[in-house]
Amino acid sequence: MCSPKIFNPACPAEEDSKPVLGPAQPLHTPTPSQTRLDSGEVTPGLSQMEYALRRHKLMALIQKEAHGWDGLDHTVILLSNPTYYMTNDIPYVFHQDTNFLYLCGFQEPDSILVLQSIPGKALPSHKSMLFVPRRDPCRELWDGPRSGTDGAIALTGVDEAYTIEEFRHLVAKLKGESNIVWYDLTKPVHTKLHSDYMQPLAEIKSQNKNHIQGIRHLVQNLRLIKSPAEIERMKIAGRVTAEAFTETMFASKSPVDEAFLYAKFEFECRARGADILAYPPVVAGGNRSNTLHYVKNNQLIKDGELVLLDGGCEFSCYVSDITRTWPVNGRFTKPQAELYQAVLDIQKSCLSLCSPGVSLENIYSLMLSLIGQKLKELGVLKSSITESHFFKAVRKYCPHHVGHYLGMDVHDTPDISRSLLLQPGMVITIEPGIYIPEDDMSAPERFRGIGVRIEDDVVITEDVPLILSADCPKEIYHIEQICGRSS
Ligand SMILES: [Mn+2]
Repeated sequence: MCSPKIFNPACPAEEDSKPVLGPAQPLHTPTPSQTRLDSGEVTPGLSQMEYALRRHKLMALIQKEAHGWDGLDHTVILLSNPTYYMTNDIPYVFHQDTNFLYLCGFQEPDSILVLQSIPGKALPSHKSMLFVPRRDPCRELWDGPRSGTDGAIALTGVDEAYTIEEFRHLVAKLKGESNIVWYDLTKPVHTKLHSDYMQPLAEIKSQNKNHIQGIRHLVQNLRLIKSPAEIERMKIAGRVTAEAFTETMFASKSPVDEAFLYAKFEFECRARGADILAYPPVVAGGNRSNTLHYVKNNQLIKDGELVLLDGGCEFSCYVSDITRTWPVNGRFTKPQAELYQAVLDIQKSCLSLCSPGVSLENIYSLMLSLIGQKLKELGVLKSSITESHFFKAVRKYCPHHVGHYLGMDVHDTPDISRSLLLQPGMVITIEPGIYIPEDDMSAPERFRGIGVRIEDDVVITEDVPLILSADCPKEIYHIEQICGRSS
């Protein structure tokens, strides 16, 4: 038997060995009843056609960018993620690089996607190729089935597939001056594939200035606008997460461990078919809610305290990102309710602005003004505060932005400016908060140690925005009803 790590010559890889356990990808899904692939699907709910259209659109963007480089060949190269290890030989759950995944849906590590212009044919015509780990019964015994080259074509619908070892032959052909390579030299996704193949190629091509071009910004431009099929996936992620929140609120009797609520939330997401949590959630009781990235989630939440839970799940490659704040004993105190209602009012005002033609920066400006106004009403800020001090003071009580783009990643398309005007098909979060640390002696004592954030996921449409997290309770009476419900 092979060890999980050491290459064993007694167990050589066989190129065209028969599948040991069947095709890889459909078996990766945790709850077959909910996430089984239908025919023609690459990932649940997304067809080969959808993926082919994305590749076509990318090549059309390249055609625009490549204006003036007539007669040259274009090759797009995207690396998959490697497997990361938590400790000796023991892998983390594999998670695919989202740009790679967006363009081919292939869920295996150590792979490369190549899109290449066809000599004599104008872009966006192209040939798509995957370079994938070869079938290897020895490795598959440990890691599970691989698709191999035939499986990769059958699953994803790319034109051709080769083993990863064959990639060097392609690299050799790309050294010539007639080839423009579209590849991200910064932040390589897979350090080994980068240093083995792409770094040496880049060194040769760097002598010829324009011959390596970044690709990430073009992929992000496509990912920014979600297709109807993507919106459907995100609706499911939002609904599942909203249900998980409701169950977690219901289960939070005081005193309660943050770890218990964390586990309950994850359980309720995954029991509904989520693949994984989208990020380590924040489950922060009492004053810990004022630590924005509190993820230890290991303290006891006392009777009378609020808990802030910022969590989301990934459901068939798309994520949710929701925050709710509620009293673990089921009853808001008066100061908690006042601060909570202030944030809720601000959040609703921000949601009403989520329309085409407005930017996240515009909504952020409104949020800061509204927070300042509410803080004056609550007596946290002096009504006499000068304009020059106003925004600085407001940012002290809400140090983060109003939201971000959402999609396959929780902070999706991070290089896209928040000043861009919203368009139908964009998905964003709206998440105002007010945080008053317990040691803030300038704030009224009754508010100290309270932090509140309310976050929803929003699809921009031509009409009123679609709130993906609408099922998640946020009115005070509704939260109290759920938390107070006897089991
Ligand atoms: Mn968020």
